[in-house]
Amino acid sequence: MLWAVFTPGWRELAGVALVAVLSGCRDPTLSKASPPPYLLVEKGPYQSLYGPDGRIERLAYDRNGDRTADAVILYSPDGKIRLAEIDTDLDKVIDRWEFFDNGVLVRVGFTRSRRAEPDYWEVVAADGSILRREYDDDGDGKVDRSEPGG
Ligand SMILES: [Ca+2]
Ligand SMILES: [Ca+2]
Repeated sequence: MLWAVFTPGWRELAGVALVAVLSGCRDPTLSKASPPPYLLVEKGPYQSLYGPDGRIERLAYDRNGDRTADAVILYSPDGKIRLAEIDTDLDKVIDRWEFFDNGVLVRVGFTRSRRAEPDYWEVVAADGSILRREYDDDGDGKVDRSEPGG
């Protein structure tokens, strides 16, 4: 949004501002025009990131205190959970992916090959029951076969 400052005769003002920056003087009008910052809040094992609009964007959780996130949760702009990536066995490799639709868990991905990407998914109902199981057998990230859950 800096360009808004330069709207009246911006060429002249830009020259002045550049000199001010080069000489180390901070023009207060420039800092006012800066977008609000991303805010990082740490609380115990949780670290959350809030966007310029004040909404939470990401939550990281360090379960065992080794400064490596064991779960990262991503939020939609409406504040609902979009995706959770979880290292369930604490080996620093993500092994569980939870996909949400409108804040509701719809699909859970697992890795059978211990790579950091899912190759098996369970499509789940609102009550937690498994509707369908999907398999990526050749490791290209695409479902090769599926079978009904139960
Ligand atoms: Ca950890
Ligand atoms: Ca893991």
